[in-house]
Amino acid sequence: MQSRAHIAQRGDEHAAHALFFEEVEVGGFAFGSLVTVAQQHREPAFGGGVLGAARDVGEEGVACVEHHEPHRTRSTRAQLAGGIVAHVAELADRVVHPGDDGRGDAIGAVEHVGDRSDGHPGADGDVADGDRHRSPSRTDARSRSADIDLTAVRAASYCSANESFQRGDRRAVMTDLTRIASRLDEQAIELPSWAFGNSGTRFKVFSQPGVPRDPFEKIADAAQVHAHTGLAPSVALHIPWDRVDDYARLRAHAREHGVELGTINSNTFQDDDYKLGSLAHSDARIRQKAIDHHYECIDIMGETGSRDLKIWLADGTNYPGQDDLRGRQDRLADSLQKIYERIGPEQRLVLEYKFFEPAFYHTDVPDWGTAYAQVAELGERAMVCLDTGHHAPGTNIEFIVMQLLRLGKLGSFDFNSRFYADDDLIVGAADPFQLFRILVEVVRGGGYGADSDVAFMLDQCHNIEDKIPGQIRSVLNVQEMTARALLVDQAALDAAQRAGDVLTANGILMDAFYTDVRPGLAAYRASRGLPTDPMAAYAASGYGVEIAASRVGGAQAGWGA
Ligand code: AOS
Ligand code: MN
Repeated sequence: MQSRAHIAQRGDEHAAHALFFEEVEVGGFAFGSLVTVAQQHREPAFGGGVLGAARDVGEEGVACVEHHEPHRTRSTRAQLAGGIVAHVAELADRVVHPGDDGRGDAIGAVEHVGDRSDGHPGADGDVADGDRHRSPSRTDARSRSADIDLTAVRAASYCSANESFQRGDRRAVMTDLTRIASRLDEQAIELPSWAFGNSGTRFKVFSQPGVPRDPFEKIADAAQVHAHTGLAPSVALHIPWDRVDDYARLRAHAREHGVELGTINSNTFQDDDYKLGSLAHSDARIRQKAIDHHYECIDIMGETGSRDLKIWLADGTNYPGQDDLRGRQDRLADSLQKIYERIGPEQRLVLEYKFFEPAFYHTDVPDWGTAYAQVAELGERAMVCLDTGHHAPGTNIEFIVMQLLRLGKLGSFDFNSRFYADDDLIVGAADPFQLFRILVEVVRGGGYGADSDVAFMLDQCHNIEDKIPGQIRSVLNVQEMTARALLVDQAALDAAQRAGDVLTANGILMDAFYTDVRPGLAAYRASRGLPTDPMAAYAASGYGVEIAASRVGGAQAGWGA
């Protein structure tokens, strides 16, 4: 990696804030990073998470991403305090409240946004004026909107934002990831242990050399993904596939490899008793068996230190009239209640929905509305899991993301991609734009970052491709789309939306989507001591060759062990 610097020639009025334009070459790509004069190259572009550069990007008069406050998701703790009443109050309050949680200030980009390129501070409140560090309170915002005609204010704000959008330097700003570096640091994507075992379709399971024989080897493989990307610090387990005698030992093993044990997934779909259902079954004995299985999972969570119990049910029917739809729903509610009562105060029950398969006529938790209805009845620590492959074709998934965040019930994602049904392909492979739209709503709705309780997980199978690189590619895809989502100029977008400027609003979103963030992410990784190209680094490490040679004998793990 080479680095050289020169002063960017800019005819901007803020000469005192001229920027160094640091050009860095990574893997043959040249790209720029904005660095303040004040830094004088004492800090690398991404050095140590110093984000002073981001602050000065704002001074250039460019509308600032970090200024915008995302709609806040209600954390589990907040719900515990406020409950459903808080939700109602919050839902009535749809005003954007800049600066409410201080996030913008913490990132350091807000302060000078108010100085537009024409030297005017812009509309108070809508574009923050850093000299006064004004952060309007919720009360301020509400009373303003009640008492004042905002037309002129909105117009001024919109013009300012739109002007910045039209500026020729916007592209340079978009490819500079310095200002979102600390937000990228917050990304954590949990890996599914089953992604490292053999898998296939109902037609054929292809085995691969080097596939783990037990949960210990699965975790060692998952740790490779984290070692090369820094993105995957935990591994989800599936019980009974990952059942071991000593979970404390498994946990210690994970830590030795630099990862933690994460979500515990129950399994009520591979036992003959569950042919006609599990938690919704008409037979009380079978329901109790399924409930007991979840009690075992909760016990395991205590040993593994897991926060989430994720429940996906294969329950459903194949033929109209086969069973009583409402009776099943009532039995399901009763079973879930019994499980929920065992969940610890720091733990959560996360219910995953899926519109069909393996049942073909009806599924007992087919959609987000049913999952929401069930978990809302349980309480604050019951949430919904959104698996991106579990919707009918054409479903607007980002709308569901928005709604669940709005309701404070988005617990986790199972990320994957699909062309047809629940294909469990690499996330972002089938429809990158959809992944972008989802992540835009996640960021917008406060579902991303260190102060969010929304868990990002993968739920994928690598039937024909190599598994560890398949997982590496997956987390990189999520990271790339997250970066693009973080680049959306929310202030400009808000202004365009308020002005009813359809094409500018759409253009702002597409501008972020089409930004090539890969060179910027390579530099970001380098600044964090990570390989600029994790796929290449993994291949060069020889780990894949080594496990293929050494893992001889024993039964390879697969969907069922
Ligand atoms: C099944 O379709 C679901 O996606 C579940 O998340 C399931 O537990 C997981 O895929 C492992 O089978
Ligand atoms: Mn899933």
